[in-house]
Amino acid sequence: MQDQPEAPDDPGDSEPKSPGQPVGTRALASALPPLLTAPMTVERPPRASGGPAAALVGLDDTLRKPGLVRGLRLLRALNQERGFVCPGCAWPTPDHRARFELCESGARAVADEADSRRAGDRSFAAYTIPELARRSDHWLAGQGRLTTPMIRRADQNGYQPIDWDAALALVGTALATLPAPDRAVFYSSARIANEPAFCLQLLARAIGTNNLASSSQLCHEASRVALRGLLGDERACVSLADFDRAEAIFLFGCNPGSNHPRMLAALRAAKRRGARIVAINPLREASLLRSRRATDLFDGGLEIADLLLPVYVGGDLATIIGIAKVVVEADAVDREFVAAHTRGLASFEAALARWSWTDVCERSGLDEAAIRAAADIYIRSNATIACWGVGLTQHHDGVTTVEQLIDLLLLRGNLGKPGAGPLALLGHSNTRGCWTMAVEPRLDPATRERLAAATGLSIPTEPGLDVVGAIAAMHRGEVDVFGSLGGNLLAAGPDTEQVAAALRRCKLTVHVATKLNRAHLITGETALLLPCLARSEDDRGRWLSFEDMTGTVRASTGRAPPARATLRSEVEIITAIGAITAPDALDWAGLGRDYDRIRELIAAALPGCEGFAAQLGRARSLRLPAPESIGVATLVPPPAPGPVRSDGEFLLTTVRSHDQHNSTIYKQGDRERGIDGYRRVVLMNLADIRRLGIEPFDQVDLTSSFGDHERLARKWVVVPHHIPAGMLAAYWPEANALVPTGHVDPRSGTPAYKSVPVTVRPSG
Ligand SMILES: Nc1nc2c(c(=O)[nH]1)N[C@H]1C(S)=C(S)[C@@H](COP(=O)(O)OP(=O)(O)OC[C@H]3O[C@@H](n4cnc5c(=O)[nH]c(N)nc54)[C@H](O)[C@@H]3O)O[C@H]1N2
Ligand SMILES: Nc1nc2c(c(=O)[nH]1)N[C@H]1C(S)=C(S)[C@@H](COP(=O)(O)OP(=O)(O)OC[C@H]3O[C@@H](n4cnc5c(=O)[nH]c(N)nc54)[C@H](O)[C@@H]3O)O[C@H]1N2
Ligand SMILES: [Mo]
Repeated sequence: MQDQPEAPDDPGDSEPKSPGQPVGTRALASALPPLLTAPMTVERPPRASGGPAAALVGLDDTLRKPGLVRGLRLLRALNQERGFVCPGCAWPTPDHRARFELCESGARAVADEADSRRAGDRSFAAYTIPELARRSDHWLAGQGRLTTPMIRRADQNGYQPIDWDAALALVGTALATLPAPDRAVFYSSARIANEPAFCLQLLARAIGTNNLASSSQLCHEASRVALRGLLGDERACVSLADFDRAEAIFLFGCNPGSNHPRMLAALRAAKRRGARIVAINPLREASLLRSRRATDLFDGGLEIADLLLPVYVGGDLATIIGIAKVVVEADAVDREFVAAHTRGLASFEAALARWSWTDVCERSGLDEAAIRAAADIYIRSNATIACWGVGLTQHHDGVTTVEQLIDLLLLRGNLGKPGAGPLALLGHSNTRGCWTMAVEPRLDPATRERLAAATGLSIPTEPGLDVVGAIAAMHRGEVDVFGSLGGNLLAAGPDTEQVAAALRRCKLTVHVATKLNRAHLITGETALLLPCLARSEDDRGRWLSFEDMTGTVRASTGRAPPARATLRSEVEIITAIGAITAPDALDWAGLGRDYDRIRELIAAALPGCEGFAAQLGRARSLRLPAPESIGVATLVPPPAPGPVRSDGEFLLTTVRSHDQHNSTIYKQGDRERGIDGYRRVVLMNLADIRRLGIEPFDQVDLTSSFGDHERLARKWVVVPHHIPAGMLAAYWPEANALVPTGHVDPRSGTPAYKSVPVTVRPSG
């Protein structure tokens, strides 16, 4: 195993072509001989998001990957009633949907999975695993769809083909012969459909473990904990129709132009009706300023945010508390609602009073007038929606921050009425579905009992491991088998080096995947790579289902011919393993053959899911029951003000570029932030660049310290950007080498990816 290289913190072609050379702006680059400069350009970020460029890029990817004719046929089936659900994000589809809705992000995600290239046995035969690991993420995905089961045996350094039966027997037997059930860990990406998600947790529980790590724990677990704690149910949220009624919409920590582009249609419509929009974001994102439709050829687009608050990274808690202060001071609390539906106003107000305006301003990075302006919009609105992305949740106080935002909504009665309420902008297209399907390490007792009664499984009461817990346990050598259904834990998890070491300590690592990624190249003693059907592909007429961020489940039928006839579905793979591991536990073969049987079991086993049995198939959609009445929520008092950042320390936030889908890098660069050709950049305020005595486009080294461990990542190109002084932004996965695994929100287990304290030094 020594032959495997360390997981690089700067994979492959994101390295400057001539490391150490200064990287210039377009002007500078053109003045120098081409060989001396990396092919990077930086321009003023666009003044509006979207427009014809978005449509062209979507079409270009379609042309290059599946081919235009096949690609366009797929795009026509996207989010249509008899078609398949978009893999891009979890934004809801309107009931009266357009025949064709062009979304750049959706088109690129579909093009990527419908790639006509194939990573067949020959691609693997040509490279050892260390050679593959030296390639960039972009190159790995560019090998195309995985089509053959592959194995890396303990004494080999390459992947070789293995037949399906032998591969499945190897996993099934390894799971059946574990010394203890908790020595297996399952990770899944919340992109997988309900049916495989449900089967995966059945497999874990049939073995006798709750070790169900999920990408949702890296994403919106804080939203879930806060919504459940305060409102009793994470399903309490607005629906698409509420966007037609809202008078004000607050957008915290999200970048809809890149990550939820279809949301911009709802925001534009609300804006045209006269709704006011407030965006809270350290970066001046193009899509928060203006949005253009693909057909807006000569039009500058529609203004989105009436007010943009350039908050400090991690400064949202103080901002929300500042707005709440104004609501209370102005006597704008909805007394009737608060008396009927909340408890604890007196202790809430007492804790709020402990925050002075100096406390608020120092921690939010905003001046009092800016916060008062946001509060004024909030107070004037009779119906407000608050949306938030992972800019709000991926902090050490993620749950506390979301709680304060829900409190703020409750103070003015913004719950349970049209046009008002909370909305967590869930990212992966089935994040909510994975929650509903009980893919979680900690089941509430009622769900556990019902699941056990319906399936006959005896489910352990001990909570299992979440992502961060699983990485630590693997690192300690306490895990033998790591199974991953989709996803890329190596790139997505915090502290890349530690995840790599953790994976290497397993006896067997198994990935069920559509495309090659870096997690497949850092292996346990033995490693299996099992290719599967993608959701856009025909699964012999069978259909799957996905739940959007507002709680509507939709049926999804793949249309394209499979990348290879012998490919198996995720459900078939999991149930075949179940049949070997725990043959008597369930009728695995029946579940694997007939997905209606899975849905009948879901209906019987999971609270609120009764409609899965018949209604979903009949109507192709199902609205899961949200709480019927708003009940009585206990307001959570704001915490005491925390410490302020120390001098000389920067706070780094890690974000997506416009040209990536999580760990899949479509292109080097970030069109919506004006950067082309390069990703290893750190966005910095010009005043900080001057203060450090460096020049724009110089290279710097970043160091993060946590506990007694220092993490160093070298050579980041400094790009001046609209970001508050003292704050930095960089792209992940490159920056994950700097995110300490211990730096998590203890209440949700979410890594604090978006507030990593770092120091900056010019690269030597
Ligand atoms: N095209 C595309 N679509 C995607 C994805 C993708 O990678 N590509 N990923 C999907 C997934 S899984 C998810 S979870 C979503 C993610 O969608 P988003 O939630 O939009 O994710 P990010 O790009 O990580 O960051 C969002 C925003 O948070 C801001 N931000 C950073 N730190 C802070 C902070 O401390 N406070 C505030 N207020 N803002 C902050 C950043 O500037 C950025 O604008 O998108 C989904 N959709
Ligand atoms: N620093 C930092 N790190 C982050 C974040 C951040 O904002 N900052 N965001 C976090 C968030 S919000 C998330 S959700 C996670 C994402 O974490 P993951 O979900 O683990 O990562 P993805 O990159 O979405 O996984 C992509 C891989 O999934 C496989 N795949 C794609 N489609 C399918 C399919 O249909 N079936 C199967 N079986 N496999 C498929 C392909 O092999 C592809 O390479 O990352 C987290 N990591
Ligand atoms: Mo996510």
